[in-house]
Amino acid sequence: MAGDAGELPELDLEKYDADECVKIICLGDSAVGKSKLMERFLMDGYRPQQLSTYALTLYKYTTTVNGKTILVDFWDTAGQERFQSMHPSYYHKAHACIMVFDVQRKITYRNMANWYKELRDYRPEIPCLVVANKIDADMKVTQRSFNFAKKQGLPFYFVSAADGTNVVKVFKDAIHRAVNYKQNSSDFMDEVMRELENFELEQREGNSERDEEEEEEEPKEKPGSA
Ligand SMILES: Nc1nc2c(ncn2[C@@H]2O[C@H](COP(=O)(O)OP(=O)(O)O)[C@@H](O)[C@H]2O)c(=O)[nH]1
Ligand SMILES: [Mg+2]
Repeated sequence: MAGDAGELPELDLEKYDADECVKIICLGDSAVGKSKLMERFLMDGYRPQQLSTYALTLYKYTTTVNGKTILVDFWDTAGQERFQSMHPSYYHKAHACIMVFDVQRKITYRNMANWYKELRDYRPEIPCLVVANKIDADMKVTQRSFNFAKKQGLPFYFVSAADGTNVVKVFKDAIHRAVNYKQNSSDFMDEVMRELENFELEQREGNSERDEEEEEEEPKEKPGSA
């Protein structure tokens, strides 16, 4: 526990230097190749960080998008997907999602609908990319149509973590979409609004406590008087 906490200040320092930080998560059944894909993309530059408290691995990656330094936190599960559901903190403040299935196992494709539903419960708006992995095992699958992505209006990729087909493309697209989402989403305003609401609530509670002590005051403005 104490060890995990000790790692965090270093992460924060890096964030301080970046123009923008985005969080990208990976979803899908066990053994579809999520970890392999991340490792394939990050190959030499990655430093996996096992955060046992959160049961996940964090891969940090720095890149440039439109001249800005972008720090990417790739989140990978540490096996929690076996329970067909992830902890809410996994989704918290994610800016994009890469959803993976295994072209060799139909069930992993069928389960995409469940993963997608859970994703949308927590993150209704973030970009989501659908990835059909392991095409090296049988290239013929690329002739087949997998309609889930099209139905949901999501970008779709045939990839192979084993031979590297399309891996860089998927991750680059995910980063661009994540940065775009972060810069254009209403997340920030939502946060400001929530802060304001809390502030007003506290003020009101403070006032009503005082009202109990003092004589009741005339309301300053009657509703609809403006
Ligand atoms: N043939 C093939 N096997 C793969 C590919 N990607 C992953 N695997 C294998 O699938 C298994 C599960 O991969 P892993 O990345 O641990 O899956 P995760 O549970 O989704 O993280 C491992 O044995 C990998 O070697 C791929 O593109 N092609
Ligand atoms: Mg894994």
